[in-house]
Amino acid sequence: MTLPSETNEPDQPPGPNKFREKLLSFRRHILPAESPLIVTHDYPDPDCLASAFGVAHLLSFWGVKSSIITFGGFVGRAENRAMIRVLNIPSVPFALTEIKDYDRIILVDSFPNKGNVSLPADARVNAVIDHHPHEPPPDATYFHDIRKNFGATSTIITKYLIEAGCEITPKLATALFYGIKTDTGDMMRRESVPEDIECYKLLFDIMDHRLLSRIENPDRDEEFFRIIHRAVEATYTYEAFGYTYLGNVSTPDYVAEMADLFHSLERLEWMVCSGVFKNHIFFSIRAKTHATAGILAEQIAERHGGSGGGHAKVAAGRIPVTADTVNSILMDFEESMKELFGINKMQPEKLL
Ligand SMILES: [Mn+2]
Repeated sequence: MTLPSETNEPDQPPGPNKFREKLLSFRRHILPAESPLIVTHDYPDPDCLASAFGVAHLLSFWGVKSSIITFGGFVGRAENRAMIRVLNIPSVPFALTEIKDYDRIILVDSFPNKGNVSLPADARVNAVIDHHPHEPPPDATYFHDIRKNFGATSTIITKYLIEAGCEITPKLATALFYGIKTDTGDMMRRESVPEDIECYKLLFDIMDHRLLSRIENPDRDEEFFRIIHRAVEATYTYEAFGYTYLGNVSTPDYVAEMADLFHSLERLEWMVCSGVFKNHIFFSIRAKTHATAGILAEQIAERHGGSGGGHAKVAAGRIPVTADTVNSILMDFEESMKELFGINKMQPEKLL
């Protein structure tokens, strides 16, 4: 079996013409359109928000001004809330949309039926633009541009905008730049291609740096500091592996955010963070040099009836629970995790 996150070679080297062909094909699949719906993954991150914002601009440039951006869940992370506010990215909660009211459905930074998109399984999708390692079925009739070696979907969208001759406004450039910046971990993560850097530089010259500063230094609520306190107390390390369970959280974004923060602990290669939000255990996996985070997230989630996946070094998943099953499933989840990471025989050390 080929492990998608471990292969870094593009299927075909995507040159400029490849973008031109893809853009024209995307246009053919979407136009004419009366009411397109642009769907991101649930609890959206900057890359999917910027990608959706970019697609809305592109459609508007093509004369379709009525597109709607939607996602399930909500935006939790303070930076992402600031991004939406400062850049005026409009969106409608998925729960308030009626799929039948839309004549085109476009997925960005996400893939149909992969567990983290609120789209019903039978929804007819017209286009998928993504960089997660998923393969469209051979008989897929929808447009797809999946570049799993790309650092960010925002890079693909930036290339489309340039290829289409659509103006990239300072606000849109700020969004796309921030999408690439966060998804590539400031270009620190292995999964980035020359196109990511090319777009990063290009957007840098157009964007509004003051707005980016407001996004990256947002006001935070008290809950954020309580979560850090709780995470510090709950963190265990097993040599180069770190784990923290946050308990119930007010937004699943905290799980990803604390995984990022605690992963910076100097001796750690791996960091896993988990927490319960509504009827799911959410978890995030981070790696510094290993490239199997996505595979492990998928394996752990599937063992417990959930869904998971992601990139080589950044991955996540969720497992359904009820009030009655949460404690036993959490224990089983932690056992699976220790087994898969080969730490089940080690003694944990408390951080505090
Ligand atoms: Mn992304």
